[in-house]
Amino acid sequence: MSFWWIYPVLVTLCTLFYSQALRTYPSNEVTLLDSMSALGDLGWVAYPAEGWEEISVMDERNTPMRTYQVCNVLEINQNNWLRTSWIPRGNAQRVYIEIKFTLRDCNSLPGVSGTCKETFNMYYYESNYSNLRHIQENQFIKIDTIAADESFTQVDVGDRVMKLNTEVRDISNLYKKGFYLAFQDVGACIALVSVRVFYKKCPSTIRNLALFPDTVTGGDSALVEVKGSCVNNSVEFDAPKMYCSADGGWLVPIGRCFCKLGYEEKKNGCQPCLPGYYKALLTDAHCTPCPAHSFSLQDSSAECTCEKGFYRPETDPKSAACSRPPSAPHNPMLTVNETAVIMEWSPPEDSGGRKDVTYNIHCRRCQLEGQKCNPCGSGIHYIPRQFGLSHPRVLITDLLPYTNYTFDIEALNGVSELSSGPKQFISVNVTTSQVVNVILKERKSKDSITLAFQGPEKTKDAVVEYEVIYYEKNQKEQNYTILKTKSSFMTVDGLKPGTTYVFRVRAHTVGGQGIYGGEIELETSTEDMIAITDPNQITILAISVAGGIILLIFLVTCFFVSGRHCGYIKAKQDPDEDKMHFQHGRVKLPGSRTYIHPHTYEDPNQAVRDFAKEIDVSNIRIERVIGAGEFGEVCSGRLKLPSKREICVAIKSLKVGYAEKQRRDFLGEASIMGQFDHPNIIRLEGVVTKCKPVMIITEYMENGSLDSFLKKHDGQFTVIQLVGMLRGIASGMKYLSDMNYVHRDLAARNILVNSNLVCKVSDFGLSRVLEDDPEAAYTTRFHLSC
Ligand code: ACK
Repeated sequence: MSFWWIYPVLVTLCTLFYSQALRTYPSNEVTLLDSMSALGDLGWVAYPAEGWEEISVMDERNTPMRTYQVCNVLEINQNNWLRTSWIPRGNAQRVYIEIKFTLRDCNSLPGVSGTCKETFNMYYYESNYSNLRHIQENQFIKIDTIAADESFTQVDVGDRVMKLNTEVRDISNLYKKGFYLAFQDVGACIALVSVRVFYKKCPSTIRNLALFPDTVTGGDSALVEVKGSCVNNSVEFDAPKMYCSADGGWLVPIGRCFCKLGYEEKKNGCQPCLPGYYKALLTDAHCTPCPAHSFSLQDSSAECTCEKGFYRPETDPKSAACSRPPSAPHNPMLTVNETAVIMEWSPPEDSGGRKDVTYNIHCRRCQLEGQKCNPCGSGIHYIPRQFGLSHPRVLITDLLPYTNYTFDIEALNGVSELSSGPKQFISVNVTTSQVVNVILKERKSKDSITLAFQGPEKTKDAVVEYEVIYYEKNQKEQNYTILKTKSSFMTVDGLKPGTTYVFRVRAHTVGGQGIYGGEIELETSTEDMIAITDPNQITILAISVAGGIILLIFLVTCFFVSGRHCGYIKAKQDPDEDKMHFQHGRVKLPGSRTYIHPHTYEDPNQAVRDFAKEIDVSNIRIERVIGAGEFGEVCSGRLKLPSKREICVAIKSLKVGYAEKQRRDFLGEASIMGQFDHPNIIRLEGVVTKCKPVMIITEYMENGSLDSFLKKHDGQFTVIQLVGMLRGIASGMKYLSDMNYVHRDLAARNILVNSNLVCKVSDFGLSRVLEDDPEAAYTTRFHLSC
């Protein structure tokens, strides 16, 4: 006996519900069979005949739907098979079977205990062919036993609740062309509303500009590796790939494509850059506006073209603005020192929009102004180099004396080579000179001395006139006489017999005026006689004097070292023992540089002009008063000369209401200081004489004078530091001695110390009153902290 009467009602209600609610499937599922959408007979085979029964019902759109049902719950030993038609599997290796069914609860049926079942079995059979006619049970492989579970859907049918179950099973690793499904009923009351067979795929997608096609998931749960292909107008950067997972999702994107040059990424594709924009790098995501001084007129530009007169060298990135050659350097400043010249200049006002401005120096040698010039050739040295200077400064040495040179200072930058425009340079003319002070011979008599002199070989022809200055030794230097001659010898007469005279000579040349050479002391004879002094004798004298200086330096150094020693070991030593005597000796080194006493100038202001640079007061900023000098206040401040770095300076000023002699003496110190150039001699930066107060500007020494510095830091220095300081002072003193300058007041208060503990000799004042204390001229006390 069957409960056949319940099926139509049950199936109709369920299918109505089902057809309205669940006819759309996820996009990553590809349906191989859907019993709901079959228009005609499903053509499924049921065996035996009284088992599964096909029933057609209409859905809400009056479309017929095929369902199968069986309900032989009162009979024992039920074995009813229902087999689907052949299902081709396509590319799928794993398929899913979704079945929707109702299953009556045996408890709800009267008198069925012992025969009623609440499960059925599902099977499959793989085959390459669709010609299976009968059901051969033993060919089929069991997929699962299906029972109604908790996840069914409830449908109200009058006062009862019908439950629509959905179960999904899968078959993996299919390898034949198709397969059959079969449902085995063993005595349950089932209505099979829908059977859907599908496989899953990873749907086509674009990731990182690579296109990944529809990909069927793998047979087991392994991931399927898929290579992507770059979308139009893009290129592979790093091989793009992804993995298609068993449930149809894409995983682990690797690699990527980039839009090719001139294209940018937009909406998963590559669009051309618009005119005025460019894209020069693959890895840039977007087009960017053309850099300064460049343009693009076309779509999809990979770079922008420079405007006329502007260039972009290969070494510049395409994103760099186009630039042009710099303008010429300007404001050249020359410091000519005989056959060497320091050239400084201001960088070009227009750098061309670049930071890589460099300078080349081109040299020409010219006979006389307006005459033909020739290249300078080798032999000249440029420090740091002649070409590719990165700073606006060069030292040129080994020039020929008394020669006119023209130097072209050319400014270049990274695009100068690309430009066909004229070179950008300024020309400076330099005329070299040289000290001419070689006295070859002299002839002496009771009241005259004849000097013969000759400039160094190279300059011989250029000498126009020799100038001799002489005065009686031990007399005030103010009583000097100047004589000039165009000849290469000169007789100085009217001299006192048996008297020593000091001579110095300089040459006026076509290139200008040289500087005075070293002092020569010559003595007139007591009676008429002729003496020839051979140059060899002078050399011997020079060597002996040099030896004397070295001995002197050695003594000074020993003195300083022993002084420090006393400070640490013999702390209570008698200060008198520290006395050191300096003999005021004149040293004559023909050819060496010698200091010129300002009093040898008729006009002391000329000495200031010759040896000290006039500084515009607007370049000085006075900051604070640091002490009181002999002529007025000493201040610290800053000096900023055009095209130079700002530096700290000490500023000595001449108090108002000074007498002319005080002004002369005050500036005399600058005339002296300006002749020195040594790391242990205080450096003169310049003077202000054109406005009041008159000032002397020197380098700033952060630690002030040595005596107060040592007192303040008593016991804080290492032996090495102290000896280093003392060596510096000795070196400065040796230099002064080599310059024939006698300091006369070497004392710790006259030594200044900078922040690096470098000691420098200072105080070259002229106003020392030697007459009052004759010893002061030759003796100095050097008190360390003993
Ligand atoms: O011992 P101080 O600090 O060092 O005090 C005196 C003061 O000015 C009067 O001479 C100081 N002084 C002089 N010249 C300089 C200089 N170039 N740098 C720093 N301080 C200086 C000196």
